Amino acid sequence: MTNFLRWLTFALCLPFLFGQGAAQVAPLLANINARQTMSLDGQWQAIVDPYDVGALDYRAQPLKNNNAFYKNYKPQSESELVEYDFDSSGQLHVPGDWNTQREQLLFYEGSVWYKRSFDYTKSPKNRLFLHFGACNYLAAVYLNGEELGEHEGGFTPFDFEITDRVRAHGNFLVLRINNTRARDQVPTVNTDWWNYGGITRPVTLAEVPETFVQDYSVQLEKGSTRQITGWVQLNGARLQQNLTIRIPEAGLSKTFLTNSRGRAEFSFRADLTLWSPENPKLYRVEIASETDQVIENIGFRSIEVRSTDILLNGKSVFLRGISLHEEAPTRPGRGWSDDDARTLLSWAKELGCNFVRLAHYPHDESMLRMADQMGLMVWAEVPVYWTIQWENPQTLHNAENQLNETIARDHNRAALIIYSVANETPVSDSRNRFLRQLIQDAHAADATRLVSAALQAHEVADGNRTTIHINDPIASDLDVLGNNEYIGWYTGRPEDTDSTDWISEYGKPLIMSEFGGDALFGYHGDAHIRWTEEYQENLYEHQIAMLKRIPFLRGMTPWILKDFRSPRRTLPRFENYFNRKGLVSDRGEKKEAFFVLQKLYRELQGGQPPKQLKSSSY
Ligand code: GCB
Repeated sequence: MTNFLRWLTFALCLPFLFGQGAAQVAPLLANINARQTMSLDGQWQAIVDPYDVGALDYRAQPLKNNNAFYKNYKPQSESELVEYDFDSSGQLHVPGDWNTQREQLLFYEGSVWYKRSFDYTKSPKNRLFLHFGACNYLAAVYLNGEELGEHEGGFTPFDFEITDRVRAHGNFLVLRINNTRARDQVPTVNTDWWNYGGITRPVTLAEVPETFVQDYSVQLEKGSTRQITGWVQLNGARLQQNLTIRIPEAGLSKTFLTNSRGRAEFSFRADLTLWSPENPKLYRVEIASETDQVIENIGFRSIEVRSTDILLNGKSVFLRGISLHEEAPTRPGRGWSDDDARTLLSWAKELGCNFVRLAHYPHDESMLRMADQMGLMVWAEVPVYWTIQWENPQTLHNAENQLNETIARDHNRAALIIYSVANETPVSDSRNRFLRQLIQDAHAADATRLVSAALQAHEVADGNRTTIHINDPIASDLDVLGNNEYIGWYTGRPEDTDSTDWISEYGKPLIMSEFGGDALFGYHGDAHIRWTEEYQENLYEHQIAMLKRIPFLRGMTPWILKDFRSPRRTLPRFENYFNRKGLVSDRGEKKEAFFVLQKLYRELQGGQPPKQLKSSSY
């Protein structure tokens, strides 16, 4: 079956699976781990279903009988034909990608059914939500043989309310996850990272009072370091309530009344120690309504752009960054845990970073929380990558949805300073319209943060020198310019950077969001031999010399912290299905170029800016 057909069969099933009676994805519960929770992580039963026989009959019509896998039906007698059985079909760990749990699933793209049972006794007055950190890519969810709904998008969280569906004993939860790539999806069929399928992030039950604090924003007002502005949204029957926001350490306690829609908006002065990479101060913030209370550690900082400067807490800052994928640091597969986040971000710290680019999709919530604690500013990104279907309204809707889900999850993280709406997308009218809509959405959903995109500038050769002109029309809509370039790897030689100059007509700060080259750890030789650590080291040295000459450069996130799996990388000796542009190998070994970048970042950290860059930048 072609990918398209597989996708079609999934889509065909939806009206049946999610027709009348299906619950909708609920608005996201902010700060899920601060609620009364029960984890559903662990071993789940799993059926690999490449032909979707669990959903469709042999005429490709939706299954309505007991052979539909979500029914988890058991034969009632020895003569009854039932052609599936979760309990004897093996297990997969949740959270986790299936690709690295079973050797034969490494390249698998298709459907896998997951099932687990649980008991849950809920307090009669409370409500219960089922929360998924992320499932890649399509998820269809069923509880006790009934459909709950579906979710599209592999990297963002979603919730279902199951208050009226949960039983005290013998619940069974079934998911059909399908990671087949399709042209109209976000991302589309073509990416340079592994298409890890599965329930890749934690699954949690969260119990809340009948009327509960759904979401809130407690942040410094744009441009201010002393004024907290925000809102709280209640959900339930008693929408009008007294609401108190307390920050005990700052001696603050403010009470408001929510309106008839359960919303309160507020603004008050606060004398706070500001969050920064040098001092990642987090305050305990208590949000209490008459019926519910949520506690969260929140940092306060301002982030702005003035001319070509980026200002953190009113002071010019240079973003000493590194790009990273969310792959586990020391084992194969997708990362997701606090430990994974800590290890990856510790390497960034060791490099001397104050900034990370979480490429190319929203990373797990633990990554953002760890960045908050460790003092690393964050560029977050949605998988609008390369050439997607710019003219397809469904694709736009999907991208907007993924962007909004990212913002909904992370909008209280001090670390998060930039939303990036796209990576290396080719200029056209339809693409410009698409991206302008996303930029507008990001600003509308969160006015306090900056919006960027990783663009691709084009070179103009002029005698002995080359000038690269940043002239993407979308740049006029962005707060910060991002640019990817591969001089010395995909184009020319590393030495070509010596005669390359950069210009921009936008008067905005630039982050060089990618540059780099591949090196196989432990492979040594002359600096002109591809794949050697010396080639990569030399490339970094020349790149850095060029970057120092760009007057409007305010940050960089070289590509990339760690080698990562990619199906595009087939060369046996050096790649073996890994992109080797990491400064650290897939086993955690540091390559020579790591130390080149570390030297630069230490120099910048030590307040000794290289001559060519303005000293105010540090
Ligand atoms: C890029 C992409 C990134 C790739 C990288 C490469 O421009 O943004 O996703 O992995 O180049 O290594 O080619």
